[in-house]
Amino acid sequence: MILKIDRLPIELPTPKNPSPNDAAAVQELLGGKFGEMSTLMNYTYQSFNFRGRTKLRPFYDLICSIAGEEYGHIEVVSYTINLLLTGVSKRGMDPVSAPLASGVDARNTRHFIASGQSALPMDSHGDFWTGANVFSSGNLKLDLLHNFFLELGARANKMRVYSMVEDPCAREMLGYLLVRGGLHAVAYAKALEVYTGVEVTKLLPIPDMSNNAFPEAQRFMRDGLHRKLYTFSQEDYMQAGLIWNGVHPEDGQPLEVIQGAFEGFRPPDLEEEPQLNAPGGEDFDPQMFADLAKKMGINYKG
Ligand code: MN3
Repeated sequence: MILKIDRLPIELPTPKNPSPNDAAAVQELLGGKFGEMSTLMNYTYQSFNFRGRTKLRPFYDLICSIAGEEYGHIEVVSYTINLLLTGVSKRGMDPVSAPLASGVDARNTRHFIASGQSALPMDSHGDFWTGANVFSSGNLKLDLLHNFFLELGARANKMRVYSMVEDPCAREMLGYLLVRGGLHAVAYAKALEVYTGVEVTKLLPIPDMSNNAFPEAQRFMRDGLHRKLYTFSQEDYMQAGLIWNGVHPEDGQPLEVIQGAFEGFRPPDLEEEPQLNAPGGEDFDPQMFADLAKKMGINYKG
């Protein structure tokens, strides 16, 4: 089962220059072959499908912990896209003045036609994410090798999107995900080392550039986020520590397993876009909820 927390792992700054084309590029990191939808669903299915887990429980716990974190990654990439798309068309209720005209020349017109200027599970070309991106062979060594490769492909894509998009909102997200994805690559490398004795961490970093090249990533590493594995569970998955221990291969700092999730930050309250009727309900009277909330002792600010 999954327990949800209404928080994002990082605080996203409001974009300096909201841009639908920046948002379209960032979509690759959500719904591309190597995007967060893929990491989330690969590890989720591999965990459901894991056979013989009594003996191999530490590997199961590691995959489950990382799968839990990936949910927050699809959230943080989606919010980045949503913030980059906020305010990029003309606000108002008059369709005659063509308030969405700017969407015609945007690289992804679906952001304006099929969504409320918001994220969709698709890549940077507007192709929808597919379950064909999930690899769950049932062979642990093969699945771990795949996951190692998937994290490194994801890392390469993030580095290139960083080089394309300069907005601080996107770069904050990228710095964070380079560090966390980097940790996941090391985790799968270590899992392969424990399982096979082959020193897989010696291959890192792939692509051969340190996260230190990215100022936003440096900040998260100073907080130790490159060496702390979170279980994303109140009680379970602590056997991941039988794999995630020792020191980080890049800087020699101690590896830690932390029970639970990040404290995190409230997600941004996305502004309304009336020209898209998103969310609509202009005549909805919040007083109805306010009265009921008072009676029931529920916190509501309508
Ligand atoms: Mn991820």
